[in-house]
Amino acid sequence: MSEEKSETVKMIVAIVHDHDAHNLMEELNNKDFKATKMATTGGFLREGNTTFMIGSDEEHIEEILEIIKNNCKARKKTIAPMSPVANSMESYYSFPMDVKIGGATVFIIDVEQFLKM
Ligand code: 2BA
Repeated sequence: MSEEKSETVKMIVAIVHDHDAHNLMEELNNKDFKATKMATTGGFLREGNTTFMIGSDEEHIEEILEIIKNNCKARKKTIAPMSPVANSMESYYSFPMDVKIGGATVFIIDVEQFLKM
């Protein structure tokens, strides 16, 4: 990824399940893609997930998306009812609920400038 061609640089932000993070990072490294991973927390489940920042030339975006797709499996999670006492009224629900998580939630962002100093 060159600094001169910064108008074609993209940033992929991918939120994935913790269990998929290791394999995804291995595969990105194997293919020489640079990535940073962060421990994050989902706003709805309030559970840990992992967020990847992957800077790349536009021409490699499809390949990276394929790697993410192949390494991040969608899962179903049943969440227990929440008490209105322990939680705010907005997030109160009185019955177990099935929630589908991921494979991955992905944002692709145009990068204005890419510098290494
Ligand atoms: P959470 O916010 O913990 O959400 C986990 C899963 O719960 C979501 O899976 C979705 O299926 C469900 N969910 C979220 N909000 C809900 C609601 N208000 N009612 C019913 N079900 C709800 P995913 O959509 O695969 O999202 C996985 C994680 O990706 C999220 O964890 C959050 O950390 C992130 N995420 C998803 N959409 C996002 C967005 N628009 N902006 C930023 N982060 C996002």
